[in-house]
Amino acid sequence: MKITKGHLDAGGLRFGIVVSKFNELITSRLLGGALEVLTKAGAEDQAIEVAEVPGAFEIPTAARLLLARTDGVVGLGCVIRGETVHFEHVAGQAAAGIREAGQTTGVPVTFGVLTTETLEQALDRAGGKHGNKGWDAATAAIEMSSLLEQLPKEAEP
Ligand code: INI
Repeated sequence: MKITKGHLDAGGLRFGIVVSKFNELITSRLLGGALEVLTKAGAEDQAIEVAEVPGAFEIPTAARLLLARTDGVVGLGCVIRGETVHFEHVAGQAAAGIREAGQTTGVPVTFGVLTTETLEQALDRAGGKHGNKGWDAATAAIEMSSLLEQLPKEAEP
């Protein structure tokens, strides 16, 4: 049996972070968490590129461009339920677009977009009592980049 695993070593790898400005109180904390994890895992400062987008809906578009010159991209945003279904569209399109960008390019894009009912729930997950989704998304990006480096580039039939 052959088991291939990703390692939490970001040395020599390049990362992009796409962070949305909507709900910036939260997303700035997610960004801080993601940068902390990448730096602690050995990513060089010049190997990290951050792009700011207006809202979570725009994350996939910028992620696609950063993918072309990095080994992994972290998408960070915060969608808080309002009174209309706008929330569903923004959250759904962000998730679908991030998944598609990663799957079609073969470069990992991770999902660090909080989708919560309230600001309090978001604060709890942006460095509060439930951790920081920015840490989790950056950790997943390092692990996936490392894993994909080791796997064959062509899918076997
Ligand atoms: N964008 C978010 O990132 N979070 C939200 O909660 C949100 N809400 O609730 O509207 C939101 N809307 C903006 C959206 O992402 C786009 O930027 C906008 O629709 C322009 O395309």
